[in-house]
Amino acid sequence: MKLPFAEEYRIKMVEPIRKSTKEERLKWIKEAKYNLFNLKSEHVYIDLLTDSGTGAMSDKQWAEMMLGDESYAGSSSYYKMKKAINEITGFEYFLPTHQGRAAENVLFSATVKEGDIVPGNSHFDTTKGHIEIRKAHAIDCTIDEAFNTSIKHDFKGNVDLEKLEKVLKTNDISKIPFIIVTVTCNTAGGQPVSMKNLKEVKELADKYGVKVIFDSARFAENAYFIKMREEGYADKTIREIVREMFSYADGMTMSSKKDAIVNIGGFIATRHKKMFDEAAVFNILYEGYLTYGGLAGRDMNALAQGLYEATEFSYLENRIGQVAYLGKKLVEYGVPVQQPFGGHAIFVDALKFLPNVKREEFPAQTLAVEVYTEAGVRGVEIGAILADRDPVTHENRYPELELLRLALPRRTYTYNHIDYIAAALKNVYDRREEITKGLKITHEAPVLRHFTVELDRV
Ligand code: P70
Repeated sequence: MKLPFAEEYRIKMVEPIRKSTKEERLKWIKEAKYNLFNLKSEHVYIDLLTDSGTGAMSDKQWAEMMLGDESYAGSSSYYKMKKAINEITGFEYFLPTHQGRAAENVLFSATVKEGDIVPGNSHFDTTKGHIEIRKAHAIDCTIDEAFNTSIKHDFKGNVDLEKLEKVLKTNDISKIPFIIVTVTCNTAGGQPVSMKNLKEVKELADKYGVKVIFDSARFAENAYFIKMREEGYADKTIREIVREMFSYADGMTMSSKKDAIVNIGGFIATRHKKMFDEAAVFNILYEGYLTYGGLAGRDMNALAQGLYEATEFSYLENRIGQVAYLGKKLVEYGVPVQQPFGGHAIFVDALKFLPNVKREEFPAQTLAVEVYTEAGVRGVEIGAILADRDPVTHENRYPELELLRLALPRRTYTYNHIDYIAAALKNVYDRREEITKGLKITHEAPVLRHFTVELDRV
């Protein structure tokens, strides 16, 4: 008999989580104003809100925590992180930051000005927020296939080179500080970008003299997909693939809460001394001195170790395999999900799932509330609430997709948990016809409204 797949780790420490009753959940979600961010985590049984900062660190990472050097300047932890980043990405210069959006804030403070244009594949919402708050524009040049959940395409995160060239050709090039490519592309559903596409983006950027930045939160997951799907990469190691990916970038922003498997942390890295020097000024202003940037020495140690672990094939095989297992179960149950499955999450197509809920009544948020009340499983809306209002017209923006994202924390839940999640979705799916009314907004913030929005049932 062929031995089945099994994890290359065992569990040394457990954290209790508690189930609740449907009556309790109905009360809690109402008190939370139908915003799942407002729920107390103890009222959630399985938390799929995000894979960010929620992973389980390894024994080696915890050991590294004990070895952290808490010196204000020049700590060994800083040099450990510098070495890991250099070995894995090839970038010489780096700045630690407290998380991904802090890296965006620092780098964009140095590079993005009012009226600028930042093209890329679908920008993550904090990235877009940091562009738009500077009165600059984020232009989405993702391939059209990304927005049709029924089309199969191996690299739905790819940049459409024609769309990109049009932006480069028709705008004043001095107004384009860089192109940003998000690997994997979270907003397109955790979809990877092919090596070929990364290379072509770089060639196009070079032709126009524009820099390329990777938003690299899930760079290792992207490398795994390249290895598994792209011709010529099957025999390369993840580290070799990662090195080649970053060879097509001038710099990167990183939320280390994802593919460095830490609870907090981020960084900027670049091959250009000038970019480093300009960003360094803002790092000191916003984050902290250059050798800690808002992190404790112990955080930097765990982060460095996490970068090595996340770029091991067996880790990624397990990680992405678990996400795919959930996806396959849902497909088996007839639940409409984005395919191919993303690296960090399964995205449920809420427009297909709840056809009776109007777009103005936020189908994906409505579905998130239903799944929570059904089973205590917390996902997150990736739809019109997240898309926010147009900064100029202040009209609601309706993205092409209304998705419920079920993001799996790294090394955290078991296959039994996955079966439970899938059953929860199936139960809601079986009574989908009865769900005809959605939600309305009663309060919202001027930017990044999804975190604090308040809603009520229609
Ligand atoms: C997520 C979190 C963060 C992120 C990202 C990419 C591609 C930058 C950042 C910012 C955010 C989130 C969303 C919903 C619920 C909870 C949290 N993504 N670039 O889960 O990094 O958070 O470290 O500032 O995905 O996708 P940071």
